[in-house]
Amino acid sequence: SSKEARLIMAHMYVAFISLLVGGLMGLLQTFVRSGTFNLPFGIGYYQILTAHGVILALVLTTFFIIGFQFALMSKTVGISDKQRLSAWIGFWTMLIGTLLTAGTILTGKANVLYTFYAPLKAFPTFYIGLALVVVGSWIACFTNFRQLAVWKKAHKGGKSPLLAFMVVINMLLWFIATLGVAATVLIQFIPWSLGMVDSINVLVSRTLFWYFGHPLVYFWLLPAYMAWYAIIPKIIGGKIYSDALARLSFVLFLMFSIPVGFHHQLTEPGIDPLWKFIQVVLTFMVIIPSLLTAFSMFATFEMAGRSKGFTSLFGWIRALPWKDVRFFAPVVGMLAFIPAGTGGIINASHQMNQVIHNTIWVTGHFHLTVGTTVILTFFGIAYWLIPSLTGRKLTKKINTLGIIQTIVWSVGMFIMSGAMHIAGLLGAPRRSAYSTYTGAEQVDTWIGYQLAQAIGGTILFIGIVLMVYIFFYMVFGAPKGEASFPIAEVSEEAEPTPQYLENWKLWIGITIALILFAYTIPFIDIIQHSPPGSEGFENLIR
Ligand code: HAS
Repeated sequence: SSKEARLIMAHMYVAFISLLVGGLMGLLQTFVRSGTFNLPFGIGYYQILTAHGVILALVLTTFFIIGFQFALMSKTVGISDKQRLSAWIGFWTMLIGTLLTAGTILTGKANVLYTFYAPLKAFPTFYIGLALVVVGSWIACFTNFRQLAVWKKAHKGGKSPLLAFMVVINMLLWFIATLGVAATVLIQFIPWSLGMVDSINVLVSRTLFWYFGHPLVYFWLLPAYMAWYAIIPKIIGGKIYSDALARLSFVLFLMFSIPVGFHHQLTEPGIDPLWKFIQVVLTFMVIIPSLLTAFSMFATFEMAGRSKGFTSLFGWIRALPWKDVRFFAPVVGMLAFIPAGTGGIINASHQMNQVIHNTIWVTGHFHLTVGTTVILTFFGIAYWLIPSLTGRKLTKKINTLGIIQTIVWSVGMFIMSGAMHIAGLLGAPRRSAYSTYTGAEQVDTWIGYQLAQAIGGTILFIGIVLMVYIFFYMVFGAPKGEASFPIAEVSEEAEPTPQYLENWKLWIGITIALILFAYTIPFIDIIQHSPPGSEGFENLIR
């Protein structure tokens, strides 16, 4: 209905405006790092780096995901007036928080990066804004939980719709993960930044941040997987390979994406190596649902192609609708996830992490994962979601522009992220402006790649401008009409979905048990053995 469309579109406006602002900050950064450009008006490098990270990685993603998930929930299980009202309250809370945080960054009072752990300290409004964003997102979580609960009550014993099940898993994951960041913000950062305490425990803040920071990346990934599992099959004229497999992979994400934060802290002192090793093993468990997803996608594509008569070994690839941007953009994202995921496995491998940690390789990794796989899938979603919400047609023009946009994005990202990966292996640090490091010889081996990053970044920015244009054209310019909201059916050949996959108590219970197992002892250890304040300790951490 138009009321639902307004709610979802409100989230989309914030997401696409963030894309433009955050993207511009990214472009400036690649220029600075190339050594050919100085920021004007006394703007600091870390100011734009923080704005870039927070606006794209936290604001764009959260607003797009919550908006998209409301669309899926409304379509599959419905939304009542009361639930819509609470969704609006969540939206406004998040927006006020975002403006507070963004304002603090833009005035140069929060140069603390998007991974804002101690010892870096920002002005209190930065943290208060973030706390509001988290609270707003929790309101969205509980609204989604309620939506499914109401549907279940009305459909006693019925299996919940696949997309609603997936949304609830993602919001559960988000809720459990954000408890960590809420704790560090409320208990540590706000009192510290207000001057109520002199110092805080740095390692605790970093551990609580990464308890949240890793599942955060799956909170970004899972909406893309929702589209891959349950929407793309419809677009390609096929069916979902297996409902049970899709649900199983989401359940595995819920269980294994949280107790793995130490793989971001492998080089940090103060954490017992045994617990780092245990969390590395758990990290390898969280790779499994992505491998299940890869298998399921290939199966879906092959089945769809074969059902259209393309029976040779790889002939089904030709049957895929390569000229339909709703398929093209996400499938390029899927292809990017093959090297991106491989990079993740390298990062997680304890010894190899020593080579890449804190180098610009890591930046290359996340521009391929969230910046390509996830974002191209989000763009692919936008091409049908926005017209279907604004009552306009997905025209040939949008389709062609979308395909051009996907190609521009992929070329820009290939150059930028490729250069980041190579420069990282040559030792180039991440999070640093241009420097000759007092004439160190090694620096000469990086500079060519830093220039390549600026070239790739410029191409990417053209892609951003084009995408923002397409977005506003879909909202205001495209001819009035109808665009479909594609939701696929499950293949008749799939095995029935076992009832236990919806045993929420069981999955939440195992998730909590795994978190307690992975974190309790090391956390007690950290608190007992680290000095009470950040003084002195910060040098160790750096
Ligand atoms: Fe990561 C650092 C490990 C996935 C994002 N990661 C980051 C950071 C970000 C990020 C933002 O262990 C930096 C944080 C910071 O600022 O410090 N990552 C992993 C592992 C995975 C992984 C093991 N990361 C992601 C995803 C992200 C993301 C997804 C965003 C969405 N990552 C790490 C580690 C670090 C790290 C360490 C810390 C490094 C350090 O030292 O600082 C895995 O989940 C990856 C599994 C994926 C696969 C790929 C499966 C392939 C699929 C596609 C199939 C293709 C098809 C196409 C079907 C195994 C599903 C077919 C097409 C036809 C036409 C036929």
